[in-house]
Amino acid sequence: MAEHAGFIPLDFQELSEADMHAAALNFYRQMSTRRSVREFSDRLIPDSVLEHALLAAGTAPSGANMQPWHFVVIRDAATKRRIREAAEAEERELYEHRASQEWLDALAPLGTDAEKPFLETAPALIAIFLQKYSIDSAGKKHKHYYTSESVGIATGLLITALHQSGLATLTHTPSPMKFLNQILPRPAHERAMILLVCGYPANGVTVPDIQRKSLAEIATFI
Ligand code: IYR
Repeated sequence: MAEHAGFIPLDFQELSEADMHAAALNFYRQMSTRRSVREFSDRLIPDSVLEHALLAAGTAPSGANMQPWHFVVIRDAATKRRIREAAEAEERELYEHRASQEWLDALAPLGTDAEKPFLETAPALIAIFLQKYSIDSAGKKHKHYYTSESVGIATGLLITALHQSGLATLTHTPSPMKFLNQILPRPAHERAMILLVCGYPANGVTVPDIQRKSLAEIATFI
């Protein structure tokens, strides 16, 4: 192996083929039960679960390892209320004016509308910000790379970590989300990408009866 200054050995544990099969199948089965939930219990969730899920999200690969993300965890009732009010104002615009008929038709099976009570009910909202660049203590800008890809991957890991910790999430994208820069203490150059709603599902919650595409539809082996 070529020696590179500043490199360390990879921490890699090879699995037996049987263990690989079992791990892949178990993980798929567990992820199959993940559903976006739109009604949440107000039960509090442990901070340490959120903290470890965020640490897992922070392991995502990123362009030039710039880790171009920031997560704001909102548990405070007054801040959740302000976010709900601002999000619902944007959503009313969307549902009443901005969305095309094609878009509204695509949303119909999900039963969504401009009312977002879960933004207040759920015990935690995680606002996920993308940093196109960072600014160091001397005021110098450092460009970040592949930021959308990187933040998307980190968000996937976060959703996965929360799901396998026994919590439900909703990937909510009120649009535009500029209001989050006003409500939350983040610099203007950071762009809010996703508001991840997080908590226990409400008792007896139902979800739309929709199906996932088959392997043949989503993958091609050549
Ligand atoms: N942001 C709106 C609309 C919406 C859009 C898509 I694409 C969805 O998959 C679901 C909802 C809302 O949250 O209602």
